[in-house]
Amino acid sequence: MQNANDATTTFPEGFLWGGATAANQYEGGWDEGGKGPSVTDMITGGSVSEPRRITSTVRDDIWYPSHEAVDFYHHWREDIELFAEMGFKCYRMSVQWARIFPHGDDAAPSREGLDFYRGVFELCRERGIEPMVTISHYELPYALARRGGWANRDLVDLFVRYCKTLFTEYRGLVRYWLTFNEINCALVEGAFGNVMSLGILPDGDDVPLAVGEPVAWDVPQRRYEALHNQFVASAKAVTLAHEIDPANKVGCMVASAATYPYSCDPDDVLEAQAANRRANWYCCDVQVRGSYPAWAPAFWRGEGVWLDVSDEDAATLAAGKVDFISFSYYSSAAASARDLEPATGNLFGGVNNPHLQKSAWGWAVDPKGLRWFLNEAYDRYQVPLMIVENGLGAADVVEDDGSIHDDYRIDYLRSHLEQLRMAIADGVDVMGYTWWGCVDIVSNSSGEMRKRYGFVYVDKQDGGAGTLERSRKDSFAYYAKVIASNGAVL
Ligand code: BGP
Repeated sequence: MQNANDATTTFPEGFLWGGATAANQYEGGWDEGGKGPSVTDMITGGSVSEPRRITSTVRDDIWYPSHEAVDFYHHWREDIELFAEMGFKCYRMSVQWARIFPHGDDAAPSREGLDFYRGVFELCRERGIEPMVTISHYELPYALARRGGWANRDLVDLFVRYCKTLFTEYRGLVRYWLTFNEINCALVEGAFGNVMSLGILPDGDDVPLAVGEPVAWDVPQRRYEALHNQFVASAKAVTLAHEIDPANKVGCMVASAATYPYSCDPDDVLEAQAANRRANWYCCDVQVRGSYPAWAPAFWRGEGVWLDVSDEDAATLAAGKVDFISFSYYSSAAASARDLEPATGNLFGGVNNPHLQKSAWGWAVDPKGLRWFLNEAYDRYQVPLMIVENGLGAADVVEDDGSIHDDYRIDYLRSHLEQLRMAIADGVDVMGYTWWGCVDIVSNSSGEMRKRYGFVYVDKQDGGAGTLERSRKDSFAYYAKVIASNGAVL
């Protein structure tokens, strides 16, 4: 029954095939062109066993991966030509607030910053590539973090002003916008959710940012209020985008965490329902339906928090519903009421799923979970869906002749596209698919270069060495073939 689908179903006409990156992991030029520092510029490299750390000043003796990253700032023409060579129809990227408003609240935007992105968008358009722009992707201006990050309500108006600048400046050049990357990561306990998602800084210097580990300075009430501020800011941005250009389409963006019950024990089933609500539906409900779900008060009580949503905020949320849902998909999760072996690599926790293989970084690989998530989300919201991140982080080997045989990446891509095609056959309205890290960039969670996702290899190593030279991996030709056939050849 579950496999009752038509394997000959093709991808829709105009499907947005492409790749995705984020400025804080890709752009570099951290202090060039008048740019101010962002939160990520204060975060060190790390590894799977050594968490990244945040420092309160930039120190000379430390490698900060975002400072040069892989230098899109000076390689953008070359990289966009490579994307065009693969046949991209869409390029999802992010702009840095601190490149446009160096301190977040400057009297006027930086012309140099605006012109940099204008060049990028114009070249994309010339090559037939539709830009999709994330407005905030883990890169709050550091000066605003020093003022409390998103816990400070002033950020709502500052963000709206930043958005107004973008929507006005790039009217007609950019039509697809995402407000906050993985907005639900504000719910991830510990340093990661606070610092990366909300720009809430720890007390002290040189503080580790371990994913999912509780920290004493994490105040859940503050995190939920800060997330509420982001919801309000996002809703205002959606309304404004539509006013400035009715052709604008604005999406929310969540880190999907498709969560299965570990067993058919009703307690496991309820546990999975609660986990899916928390990780996936809480944010989508607010941003797609325009209001908190009926179960929000019970949920808040369980989390030990309480939100008093004013009538004005409720009206703002109701008016600023997004046009589509975008999400990242890497892995699925399992939930159990019993105390079982914890999962590795899952932002939202859960237990280990013995049916799945893991990547070298411990992330469970589950192509079928993508089909499950697409169907669940579409049943629930009936708005178009876009997969804006999916990919495999792996340590590639460069052969003596410079070639890179990344069959594991091709297998991962193919198996996920097969499930995506099945979801489309199931009737889900999917706008497009952008592979995460289409060119090698810095890993967000571990801060490494070694964890590579790209179809394009970049000679840049942990610690900062490398020529920054670009080269094509085997997966480059594979993806080009997929796109050329509009997914008929997988
Ligand atoms: C998502 C982020 C990205 C990205 C990706 C892969 O959570 O939106 O910024 O980095 O995950 O994760 P990582 O880089 O940690 O392998």
